[in-house]
Amino acid sequence: MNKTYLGLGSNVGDSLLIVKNGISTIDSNRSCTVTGRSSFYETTPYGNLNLSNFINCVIEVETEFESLELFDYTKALENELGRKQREHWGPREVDIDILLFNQDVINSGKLTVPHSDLINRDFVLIPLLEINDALIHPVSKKLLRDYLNTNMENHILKKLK
Ligand code: PH2
Ligand code: MG
Ligand code: MG
Repeated sequence: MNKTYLGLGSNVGDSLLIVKNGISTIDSNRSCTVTGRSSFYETTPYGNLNLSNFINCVIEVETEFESLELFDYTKALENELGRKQREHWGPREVDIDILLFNQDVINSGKLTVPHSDLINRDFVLIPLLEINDALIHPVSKKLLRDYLNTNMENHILKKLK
C-alpha cells in the first residue's frame, strides 16, 4: 500500500463544493482510502495575481495505485469534476496535485514528486502539516515544518473548518 498526500484547489464555480466532491469521489474509488483531511482554506492567488481567490485543502490517501496510475486518475477526476482546459496557471474548477508519494522522488516527463513548489506555498505546506507535522522532504531529508518560518508569502485568508 502506498501513502500519498494530494493538494486540491479550486477558484471557479462553487469551489468548496467541488473540492468536497473531489475528496468523496477519491474515497469511494476502490483503490483509494482518504485517511486524513486538512481544514479548507480560503487563499489569495499565488503566481498569477489576476485570479480569483481559491479554496485549498490537502488530503492523505492510502492507495494501491502506483504513482503514474494515480497521476492519470487525478487528471481523469479533474475532467469528471468539470475542469475546463485553459491557459497554464489559469483559473480552474479543480486542480489535484500529487504533493508526496511515499518518500519517492519522481522526475518523469509527466510527473514531478515531491511537488516542485511545495515548500514555497503556505496554502500547501500549512494544511499538509495540519495532517502530519512529522513529514520529511524526500530530497533534502529536512522536516517540512522547518520550511515554514522562512520569509514565505502569506496567501491564507481564513481557515474554514
Ligand atoms: N494554484 C496554482 C497557482 N496559484 N494560488 C492559490 N492560492 N491556490 C492554488 O491552488 C494555486 C494558486 C497553480 O497550481
Ligand atoms: Mg497546482
Ligand atoms: Mg495540477
